[in-house]
Amino acid sequence: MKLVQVAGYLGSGKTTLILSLVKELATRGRKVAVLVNDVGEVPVDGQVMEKYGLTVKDIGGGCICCQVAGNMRATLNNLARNQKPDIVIIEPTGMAVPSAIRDGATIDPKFDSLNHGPTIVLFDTTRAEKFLTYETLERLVNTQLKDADIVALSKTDSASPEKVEYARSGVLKINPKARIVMLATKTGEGVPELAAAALGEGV
Ligand SMILES: Nc1nc2c(ncn2[C@@H]2O[C@H](COP(=O)(O)OP(=O)(O)OP(=O)(O)O)[C@@H](O)[C@H]2O)c(=O)[nH]1
Ligand SMILES: [Mg+2]
Repeated sequence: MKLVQVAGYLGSGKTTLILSLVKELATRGRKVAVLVNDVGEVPVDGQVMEKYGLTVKDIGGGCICCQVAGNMRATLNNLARNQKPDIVIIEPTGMAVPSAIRDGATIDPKFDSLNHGPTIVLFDTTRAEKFLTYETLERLVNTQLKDADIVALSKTDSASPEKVEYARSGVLKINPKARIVMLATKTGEGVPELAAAALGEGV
């Protein structure tokens, strides 16, 4: 079972992206489960999940979008034992530190082995200045960015090219090793690239 984390600050576009990724991965024949440990502005759409992901009733507790809250290992074990998805996408809360989630994600080897896919961190370009200059926010956002394998510069459809470039150079100063992907989930830009990355296909 492969674990892909989609992290990023509150409201950065995680759930919106995950729903698109689920569709994209399902059309490529993958069985996907989604774990969210926060209830955000955009709810995880049960119909989308039913059509493209695991059926809602498959998951104990009644929903594919398992509320993780301190229970991630039990949920992962449960998935590994029962539904056996190919990929589990996890959306931590916007305040989470991605490396802590990654380190905490384990499954009992008697069920399966856990293969760590990329940690994707969203950086909201429409709020780039806030994130790069407000001290209290900066610290959390910096930590998140440093933990990223891929930084997706999100909502590029709503930010000027200058702002996107400002975000890109700011992010690279914090994490020079991150792969940068331009993302506008609303128009679809960047989604196939992130789906390929989730599958471990080099681009
Ligand atoms: N312009 C634009 N807005 C977007 C895009 N993706 C998401 N949004 C908007 O950003 C807001 C937050 O999106 P969510 O997907 O809920 O973000 P989130 O990171 O899951 O939020 P939390 O779970 O609350 O941390 C919503 O109003 C979305 O419609 C995008 O590609 N472009
Ligand atoms: Mg969300």
